[in-house]
Amino acid sequence: MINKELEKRNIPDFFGNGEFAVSSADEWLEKKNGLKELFLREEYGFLPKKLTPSIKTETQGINFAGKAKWESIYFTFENEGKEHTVKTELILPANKKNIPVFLCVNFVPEIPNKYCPTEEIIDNGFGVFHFCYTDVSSDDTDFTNGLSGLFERSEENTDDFSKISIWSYMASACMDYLCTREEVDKNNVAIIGHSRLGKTALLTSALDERFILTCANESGCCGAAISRGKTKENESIKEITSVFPHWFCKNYFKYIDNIDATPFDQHMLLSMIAPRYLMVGGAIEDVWADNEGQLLACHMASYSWKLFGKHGLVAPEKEALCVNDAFLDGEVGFYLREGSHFFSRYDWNVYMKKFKEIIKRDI
Ligand code: GTR
Repeated sequence: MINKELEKRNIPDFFGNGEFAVSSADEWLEKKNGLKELFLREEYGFLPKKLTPSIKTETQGINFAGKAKWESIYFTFENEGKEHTVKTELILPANKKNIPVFLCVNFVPEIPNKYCPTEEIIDNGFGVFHFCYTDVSSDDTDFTNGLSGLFERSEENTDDFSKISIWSYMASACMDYLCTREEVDKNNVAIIGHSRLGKTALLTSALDERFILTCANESGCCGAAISRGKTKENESIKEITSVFPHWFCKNYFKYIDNIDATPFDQHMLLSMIAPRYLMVGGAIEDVWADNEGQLLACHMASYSWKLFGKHGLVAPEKEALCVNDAFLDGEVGFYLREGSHFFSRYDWNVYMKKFKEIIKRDI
């Protein structure tokens, strides 16, 4: 199946030829900054300058049947006389140290919620740090609100930040904060997101190497799926940019009718996560997200894991991708569950199991 997809999609050998040709881990590390820049300039837009937020903590006490310590953490960012505050929630298993944490970029502010089973996460020994993406900036073409509104952004500039890059900016600020908390195991922080927030998780981890594990749930088009060679049932670059133009910088629009001209494909975004861990989740009915394209990207991205002497994706060559396929043994994992587009308990359980394997100690 992987070989068939490779033939069908006709993706240039970017790692074999041209600017990003690499044949050793050292070369890879040398060229990686250039690759980051390429994605920011051509697809998501450059993140604004880094601000140091002031932090205010409000304790919500011991909660979740006495098992967890819950705090609301307020991040206030200031720039040129303007300020914006983002409320986040930190829930850590009570009386524990060295806690591995999921940073969950989510669709709603309250916890628990249908996408974030807080109590189950705590019961599995993890902490969860949670924020709602629209508290950072609205999910539309208005760049004057929230964190976006603190920065100059011009319609003339073709590589100014997008909404995906501003959500990602907040995720890295959360990581800065987690590094200040003594209960947190800083070497074991995962970033997790679903759909557009899976795209955000991937970009964040490609740029910010402090995340040991990245979980991109059904991130699809402009996330973990290859952009070239999609079927009519898969979301195309043309469709995504017409409904969600604010997710991308202006430069990206020049490729909508000529995807073959893109000087990269999405596997190269994934490749920047090497040699850390990456999990890509799909659902059989979520054809829109292009499951074959997601698996292919995992396979092609594995080139960079191999440069580090790792495996990347470990998957057999099969006739077709089937429901319940799960290739979870390598540093890059892919699975296809039953059902439709959703961030389900099933998905969380797969990610938590992998995280436990990575940590290699009892939590
Ligand atoms: C869809 C969008 C997808 C995906 C999804 C989501 O409408 O076309 O790319 O991101 O939204 O975020 O729920």
